[in-house]
Amino acid sequence: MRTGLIKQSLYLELLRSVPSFQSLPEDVLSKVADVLEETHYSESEYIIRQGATGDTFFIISQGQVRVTRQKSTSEEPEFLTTLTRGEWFGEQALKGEDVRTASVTALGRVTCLVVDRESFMHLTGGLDDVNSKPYESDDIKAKLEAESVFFSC
Ligand code: PCG
Repeated sequence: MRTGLIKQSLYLELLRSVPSFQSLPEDVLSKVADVLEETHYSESEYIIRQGATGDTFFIISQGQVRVTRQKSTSEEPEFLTTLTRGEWFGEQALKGEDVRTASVTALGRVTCLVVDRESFMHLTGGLDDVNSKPYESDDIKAKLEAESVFFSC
């Protein structure tokens, strides 16, 4: 179903305000604003679980999220960062093997705009900063460890 016009224009406004998307033509942003889904989370709720499969990309519309990563089941999750309105996450699983490389939880009430794989490709196909975002704490070995830890549970 198409997004209502008022919501579509609010979504478009948010997409336009995201620094990474500022070079994108209006028609691309408008098409994405038309198909994305709004989702709501409460305090401490998981938005993404490390090791799960996923094929969606999230843009924060309201609130803040916390990103953590567990190197092994015996270790405590390591705090990586917090992200806020206008920031995005979830691109790693869309670039690789669909496996989430970190957990993301809501800090208070959070609203996200969720973009599916096809729209993500449309939106970010030509954006270097989304496609090659480096995370210093990550390497391929850590990713494989994370996968084996979570799949063996
Ligand atoms: P994804 O799909 O692996 O799901 C978890 C998301 O957390 C990840 O994509 C990134 O978008 C986001 N994230 C933010 N900071 C970091 C970080 O330092 N490392 C990792 N792995 N993910 C991060």
